[in-house]
Amino acid sequence: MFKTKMYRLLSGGRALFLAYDQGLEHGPTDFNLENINPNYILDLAEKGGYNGFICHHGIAEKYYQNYRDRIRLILKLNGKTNLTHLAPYSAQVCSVDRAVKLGADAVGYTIYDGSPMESTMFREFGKIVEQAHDYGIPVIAWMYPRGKFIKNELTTEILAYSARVGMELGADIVKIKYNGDPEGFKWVVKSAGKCKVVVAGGHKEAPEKLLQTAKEVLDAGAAGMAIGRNIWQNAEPLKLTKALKKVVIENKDVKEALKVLKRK
Ligand code: FBP
Repeated sequence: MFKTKMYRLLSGGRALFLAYDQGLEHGPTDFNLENINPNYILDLAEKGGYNGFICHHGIAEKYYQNYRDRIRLILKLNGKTNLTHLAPYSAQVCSVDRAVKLGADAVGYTIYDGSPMESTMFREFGKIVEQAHDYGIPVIAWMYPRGKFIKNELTTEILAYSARVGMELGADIVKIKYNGDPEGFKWVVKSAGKCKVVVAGGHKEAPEKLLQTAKEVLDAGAAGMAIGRNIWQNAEPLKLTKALKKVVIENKDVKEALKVLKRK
């Protein structure tokens, strides 16, 4: 069962996941009148052929159920707002049992490694890994080094450390940020060992830059991207998805992908 779920999440070892947990993490400020509606994003996930749709349990319960047989769900089990400025800690808000009932194919959890609260997150994550693996479902760790002890969360060494921590704590996939260092990123991916690496999108940027990032991280050995704002804040999200899939899934170069964007 575990192998089947992992296999389904990664088409031929590659994956493009659509992230939609930002309403909780950042607030509606990320949205416009279209993409504030979860149905708009779920339609996009279906039409775009994403390997999985990421959300919290409220959206899974109220919106995802109508798409259950057509889209794979990655349920985020913890979350926090950006309203507090305490030591970074994202509390568990949903159980693995509940995720399975809601139809999850995988579960996700953010770890702020380096935070004064990291031991609490490690403890919660450990239990989640045990329960999810008992159910035969993969676990994705958002590895975001953060807090007063982290001077720069984007050095290659810190990213490699985070990837390694995720693997050693039992994650099957780690989701990390990219720092624009293609050579260094090979070391980051190596540090994750058998654990797959996917890269977050971040703030909206020019599509050409996004495709270039995708190419660099995949060439460094990453399995794909788990991306949100760059897609659903774009005026033509399906076209951009198609272009991104050229690089991520079909292993084409950026030039080839750009042709898709230029088509009328
Ligand atoms: P984006 O592609 O929109 O950056 O989404 C990726 C993601 O990891 C989300 O899953 C999450 O909500 C967000 O980034 C958290 O980013 P940060 O903590 O840096 O604000």
